[in-house]
Amino acid sequence: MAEHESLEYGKADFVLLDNVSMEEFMANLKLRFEKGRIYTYIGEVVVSVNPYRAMNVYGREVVEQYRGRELYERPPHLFAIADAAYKAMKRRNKDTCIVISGESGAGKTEASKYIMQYIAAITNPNQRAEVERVKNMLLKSNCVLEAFGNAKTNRNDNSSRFGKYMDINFDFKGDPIGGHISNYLLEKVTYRVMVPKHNNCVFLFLHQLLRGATDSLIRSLHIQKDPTAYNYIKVGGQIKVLLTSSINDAADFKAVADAMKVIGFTGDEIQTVYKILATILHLVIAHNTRRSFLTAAVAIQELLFIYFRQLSNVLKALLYRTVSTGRDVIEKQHTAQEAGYGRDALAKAMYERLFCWIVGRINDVIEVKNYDARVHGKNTVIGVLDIYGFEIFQNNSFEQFCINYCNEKLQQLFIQLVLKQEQEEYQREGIPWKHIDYFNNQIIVDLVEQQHKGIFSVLDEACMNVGKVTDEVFLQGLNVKLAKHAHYTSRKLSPADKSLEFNRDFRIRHYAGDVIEAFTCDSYTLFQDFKRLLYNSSNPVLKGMWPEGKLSITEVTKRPLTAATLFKNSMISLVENLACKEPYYVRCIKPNDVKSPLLFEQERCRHQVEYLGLLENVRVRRAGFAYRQTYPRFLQRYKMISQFTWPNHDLPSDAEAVKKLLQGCGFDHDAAFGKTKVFIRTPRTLFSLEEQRVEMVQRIVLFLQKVWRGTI
Ligand code: AOV
Ligand code: MG
Repeated sequence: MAEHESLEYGKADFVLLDNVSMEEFMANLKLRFEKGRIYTYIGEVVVSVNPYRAMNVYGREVVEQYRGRELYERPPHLFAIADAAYKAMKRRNKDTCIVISGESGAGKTEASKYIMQYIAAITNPNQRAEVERVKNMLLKSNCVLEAFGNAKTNRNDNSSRFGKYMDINFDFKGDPIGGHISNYLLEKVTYRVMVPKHNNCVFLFLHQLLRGATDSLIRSLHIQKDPTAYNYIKVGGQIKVLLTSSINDAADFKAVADAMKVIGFTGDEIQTVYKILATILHLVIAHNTRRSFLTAAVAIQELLFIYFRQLSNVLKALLYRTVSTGRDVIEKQHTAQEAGYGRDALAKAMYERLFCWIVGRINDVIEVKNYDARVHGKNTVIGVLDIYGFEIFQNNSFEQFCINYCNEKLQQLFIQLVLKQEQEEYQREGIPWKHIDYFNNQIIVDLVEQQHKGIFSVLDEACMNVGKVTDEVFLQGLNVKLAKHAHYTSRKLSPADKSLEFNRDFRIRHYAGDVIEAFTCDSYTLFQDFKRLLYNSSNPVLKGMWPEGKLSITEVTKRPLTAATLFKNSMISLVENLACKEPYYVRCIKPNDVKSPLLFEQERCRHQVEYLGLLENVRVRRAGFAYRQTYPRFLQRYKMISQFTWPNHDLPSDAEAVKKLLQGCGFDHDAAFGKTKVFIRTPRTLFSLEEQRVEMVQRIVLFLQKVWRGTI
């Protein structure tokens, strides 16, 4: 149990609850939130509740309090987890990772920043210039990624619309020498780049550009300074809401531009970034008319460094598509609807490639250089994963499906690793392993990703059926292949089920709860014509973003992998990567929907506790032993409660002394004695020890006071 934490703040570790029930869990969570204790452990997992107010617990002096201390010695904190991950890496030469999950607005990104800040603060005591440079790059990269990858949503003013995994590499001294960022599924829905729905906004940097760019830059981009000129900002009479965002766009624009310079983007590259964004804005305001497209084409041709003589190609790409019928290549004119669809797909794809290019460019700079493992020993890694948590809405689309699948994978990993870790520790300590009963979600992972039978496979197959009604093929495929699966049902399979309202609805029973899904298999593939057009740009950055444009129409035979398959593959490799590291977890909870520091919405929080699997987590942790500690540390804490150990023991070893101490209190039957650690099964025992300790400490203090005053 954490030191300096009195029970008036609730229990610092959920493992110590008297009973593992939802009621007790929630009561403790609420009490701690109300007392301003936003962090609580489950063993080595940190549960964090978003305080929605500035907490004075991240300063330099707090860093010092956590530096090099053991997890249980201080009140629960992100710093303790960061320190544990860092220590494990440094002492045992292990790669570690910190997985942060939770729903939108729960505080994941903030947590990841505090963790990075802590690591930056405790490393490089000798102020080596190269290490300082790397640290600065890592911190600056956040600012750029947030500008391009975050947007205001109605759930979070600064919502990350992509999953981020960042490796930080350390040298043998434990100082950061580089890093690598992977990004996952940048949200592609139209409204981030174009028309916002439900009060959601576009990516932050588009705002920042419009508000912060100098007049001459604005002119050179042929855009208008007035953001309301772009329809996405005036939609639905919401101008005010969108523009009075709390974010200071103009200042941020400068900060992002500066950060890009510091990271090492060249002036030309930064200009290209602006031009791509301006192109997107031009596309956004283009109506589906020939005239409007011509105006857009003129601007785009210049912005994208496409030769003037190819202006007609730009226009053609917007209005026609080239199709190969086997022998012939023909040009087919778009209908107005197709042209609109093509334009939107282009704007989205350009943004996505731009984002990936930025990530790649940052990676070039922060990548470990000049490190010779043969000379300096292995370089070790701490990975930080800031990724979207479960999303269960009224209407769930393909995106929620991917996000929820991602969480199933992470839960599976959690189960494997936590159980594996426990098992390994028992083995190391020579304690017999006891079977733990828990829900294994592998069955749901299979439902989604299994070859031939899984939802992804069925979706891919349906997308291959060009020309047929793919959505029906998709649903039919699911119904045939998954009819007997315990975690799948659909309207067709359970017609009496009222919650499945529409024909397209199907339901997946996730470990976190039921989700009704309905999505079409539009693969949103971009017309080849655009790819070829952009590949013909004379700007090397742009050209590099569209390598497939190299292929001529007759060469394009293989279908590109679908978005679903790409996502599945990226998840599998992410999980493989995490699986070979020692994991630490931060589970974030959002206390209310109104960003209030005072409100703890019981029902909302309970739901999150449920789908984060926290009770399961406590159970797994307690099924074995609730508490473990090395013999010397255990004695240090409890020796005053036993006559055999206070003030010092004369037994042959600390292990013997601990045994004697526990026998003396009648607790030895509740403990197991490993090679280096004592394990205590039930929390009640620990409480009792803790209570006795508090009592003894008070007595000792009183005694010493009396001695000091001379009354004894
Ligand atoms: P998210 O990353 O989990 O959501 P953020 O980390 O962006 O959520 O947090 C949302 C907001 O909550 C922040 O902008 C802060 O105002 C507040 N907040 C979070 N953590 C703290 C903290 N420790 N102290 C003070 N305020 C905090 V998303 O990226 O939307 O999934 O998509
Ligand atoms: Mg975030």
